[in-house]
Amino acid sequence: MKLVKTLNFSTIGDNRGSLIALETLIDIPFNIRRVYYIFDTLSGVSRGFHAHRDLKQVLICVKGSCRILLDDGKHKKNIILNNPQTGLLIEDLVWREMHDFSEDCVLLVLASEYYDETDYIRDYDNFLRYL
Ligand code: T46
Repeated sequence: MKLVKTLNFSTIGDNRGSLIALETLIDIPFNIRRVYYIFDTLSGVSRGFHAHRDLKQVLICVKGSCRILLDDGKHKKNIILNNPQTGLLIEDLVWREMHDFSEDCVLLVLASEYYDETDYIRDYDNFLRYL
């Protein structure tokens, strides 16, 4: 799936623990305009179920785990995020769903644009038509 890529971040560790630093256009391949995080997700809840017309994002599970289902209209792929050293780059026009959140999951998202509801395609048939 060419619109999806896994990024591996370097950990700066010492005898106190770990630290990861992410810099625009160095570690993250776009200008970061927005950061949000999803946490306290209730058991059994799934999120997402949309694509974006023009947004790039990197998803990082900084604590716990969740499963991301990605669909480019031709292929579907499941990716488990459970490591703060791993970022999942999702480019535009990829349908995404988030499932199987662990109780302690904190999903951090770095986004290339400010929030814009008109960028969302929230209906799967519309997504396929748009492709
Ligand atoms: C995505 C996945 C991974 C805002 O007001 N500002 C924001 O920046 C965001 C992200 C959301 N909202 C509002 C819009 C909705 O009323 O927060 C509410 C929940 O958003 P949504 O249902 O879109 O959340 P998710 O978890 O289904 O999807 C989110 C992002 O919206 C989406 O871009 O790719 O996480």
